[in-house]
Amino acid sequence: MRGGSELFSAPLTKPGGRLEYATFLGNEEKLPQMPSTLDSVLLRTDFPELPLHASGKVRDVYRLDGQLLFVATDRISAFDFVLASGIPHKGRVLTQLSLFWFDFLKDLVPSHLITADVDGYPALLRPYVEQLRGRSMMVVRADMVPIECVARGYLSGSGWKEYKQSGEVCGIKLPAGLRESDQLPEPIFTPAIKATSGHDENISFEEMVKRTGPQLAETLRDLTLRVYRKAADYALTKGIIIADTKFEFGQGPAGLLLADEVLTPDSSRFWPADRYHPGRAQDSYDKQYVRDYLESIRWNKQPPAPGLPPEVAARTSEKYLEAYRRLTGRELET
Ligand code: Q0T
Repeated sequence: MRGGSELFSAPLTKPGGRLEYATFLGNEEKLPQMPSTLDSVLLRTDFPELPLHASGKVRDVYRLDGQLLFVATDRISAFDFVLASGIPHKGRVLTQLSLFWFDFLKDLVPSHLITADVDGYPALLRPYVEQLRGRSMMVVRADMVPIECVARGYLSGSGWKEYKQSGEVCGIKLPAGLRESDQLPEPIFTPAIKATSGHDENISFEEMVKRTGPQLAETLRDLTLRVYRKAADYALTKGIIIADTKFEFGQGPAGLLLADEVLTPDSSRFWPADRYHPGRAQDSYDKQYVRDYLESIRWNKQPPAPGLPPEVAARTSEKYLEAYRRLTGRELET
């Protein structure tokens, strides 16, 4: 449903998939970012020795023997485009948050994680360890289930859109009279598939059954809801509503694995609980300053995507760090 997991097709800032540092469109009068900030922001990876397995708006995945190297860059997307500037620490927050959740959830489902300890990576990666530190993981190469497993506890995004039109989401009948952002009576499983448009397309559970068979569909529905409940209940005690989230699963050598990145602001809707006001769209925990800025410059949402003023990037960075801090109780290690 949201960012990050597109195979090859994803619109990197269009021309040739090559991302560059700040073009500062709409911001020409401002000073460029300080070198200290520029140095720490990773917009693209390039490991010539490794075949690229997949590249999304934010993540680059490389093949390494039978395993995969997952790298989260500091790229950020908004309104379906990757912006020209990155967010300091973002890739490390996404990776460290996923690692936190993989551990938190390990009694419910094993993950594809092998290690995130760069000092134990294959020697081939030695030249890149400092680039990889904190923002990468080696994962099991799994046979991916071609379904986005989405859990929704609140009515937002495409769920709200479908409900307004039909009173249902993915074929699930909901009570009448719900408002945008309302909590649902109980979390629902709303599977989706990657459409050629690049946007995910919601499907019914019956459609999922046709694609995966009934056993796997039921297993993934139950697992998705159990994992969502456990994580969302916990996050709420830390002041964060996880309105919805997307999981990807794969078949590993010993059975189902929770794959991809999990329960990050890029794969979920995080809302600050203390500002929750059902009846309208909620502010985004992480991207609100970015959206507000892009609206303020009245970008036409056509390529090329603009960069962000340093203060917008810095405030956004602070939101990612805050989410990490709140959820894990730790400071991001630098
Ligand atoms: C995958 C085999 O995350 C994706 O793309 C990001 C750019 C989607 N994707 C996942 C895989 C995984 C995982 N995760 C895995 N463990 N094994 N493939 C491929 N693309």
